[in-house]
Amino acid sequence: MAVTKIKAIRSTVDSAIAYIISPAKTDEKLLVSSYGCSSNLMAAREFEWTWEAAKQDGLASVKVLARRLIQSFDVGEVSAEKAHEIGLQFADEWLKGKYEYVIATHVDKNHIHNHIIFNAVSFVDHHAYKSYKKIYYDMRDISDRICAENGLSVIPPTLD
Ligand SMILES: [Mn+2]
Repeated sequence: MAVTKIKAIRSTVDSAIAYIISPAKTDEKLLVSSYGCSSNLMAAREFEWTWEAAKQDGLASVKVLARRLIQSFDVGEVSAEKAHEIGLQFADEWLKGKYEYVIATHVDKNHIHNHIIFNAVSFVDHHAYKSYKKIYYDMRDISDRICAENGLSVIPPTLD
């Protein structure tokens, strides 16, 4: 069963994306995908274009630039390819097609894990993504269900 976390990115999206798509961590970039944007550093520019369009549409300011989701799996629980597939399903369901994202599956540690960086501003409705206190519970419910649907074990996960 996977464990999920979410963090705000307030400084630079470039370095956050550069880190997650690092070839050494992603099996020579085979395990990088994206939605609504490029699957490389160009995505950071594309996020900016969305912010500009949203500002013209009345969004006051963009404080949180993007958010980073991490979904990590138990040791030996999934192949990297399966983890990537589950991550895509999770991101698509969680973000409902409203936010551009880049997803990379890291295989550099025992725990195979997905990094998903999504734009904090929607390219569909130009609204800023809102986090909330119990977000972990909702993320966990969706992640757990998708894992179960993919035949992974259902063991109550712990956060941190
Ligand atoms: Mn990593």
